[in-house]
Amino acid sequence: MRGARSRSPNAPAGSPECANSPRAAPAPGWRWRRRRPRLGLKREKHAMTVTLYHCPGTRSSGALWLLEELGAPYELVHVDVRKGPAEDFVKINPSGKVPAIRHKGQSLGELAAISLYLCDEFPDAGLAPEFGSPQRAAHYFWHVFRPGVLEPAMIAKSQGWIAERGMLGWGDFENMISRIERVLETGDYLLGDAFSACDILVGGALGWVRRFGLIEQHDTIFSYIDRLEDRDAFRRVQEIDAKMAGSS
Ligand SMILES: N[C@@H](CCC(=O)N[C@@H](CS)C(=O)NCC(=O)O)C(=O)O
Repeated sequence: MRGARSRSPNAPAGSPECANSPRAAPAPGWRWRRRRPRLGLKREKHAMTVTLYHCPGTRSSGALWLLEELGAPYELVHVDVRKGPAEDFVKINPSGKVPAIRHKGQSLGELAAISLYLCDEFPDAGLAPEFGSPQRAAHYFWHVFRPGVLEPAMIAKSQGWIAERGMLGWGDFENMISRIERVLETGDYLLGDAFSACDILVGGALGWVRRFGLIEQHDTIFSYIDRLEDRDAFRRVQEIDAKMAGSS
């Protein structure tokens, strides 16, 4: 999540803005279509088009990064979560949060769920190990790790929450980082030598951890983040986000 420069004035220093912004249901803005369906195949292709409800510099940038890596046909609907309520978006995602997608007539929220779903819908991109392959277990693990362990550990650290470790399902920040580090010591990516959707989820959040100054210089983790942020698809997301943020 890349919200460091656009933090809400109420957000405590060093904490992710998305997680701290006052509860504000968003208002949809302009629609931005990319990769229009080709004439002739319009109906079929259009059914495959993923609509992403997106706010630049938030968790939905992770979903956009995934769509870019998948090469999936998509359109963006700008939802400014920093502005007032919008009933029509709450119909798409009752939590009022981005990301959310619509695809094949269904709505889906939660970044990790969106990632699992899109990897299965666009298997040819090879961003997930095949169903039944040994690496599939790790694919599920890291998808649950991001919202269930990494995010709460990150927020707890940024907010200075104090609680008994055994009571906290996510353990603690240091243990969370060392789990990732141990895996990266054996390969460039979480699933080994090949980049996958797990890296978008976990690596994307680690980029956030670094930007918010929650971690000191850490060679293994930092070179992993650098490797991910050097990807063409990641750079395209920066450009799209900058453009979208500038036009709202
Ligand atoms: N658990 C959700 C969290 C989504 C989330 O908190 N999104 C923030 C932006 S980063 C948001 O939409 N905040 C607006 C609000 O809560 O009103 C996910 O992983 O998708």
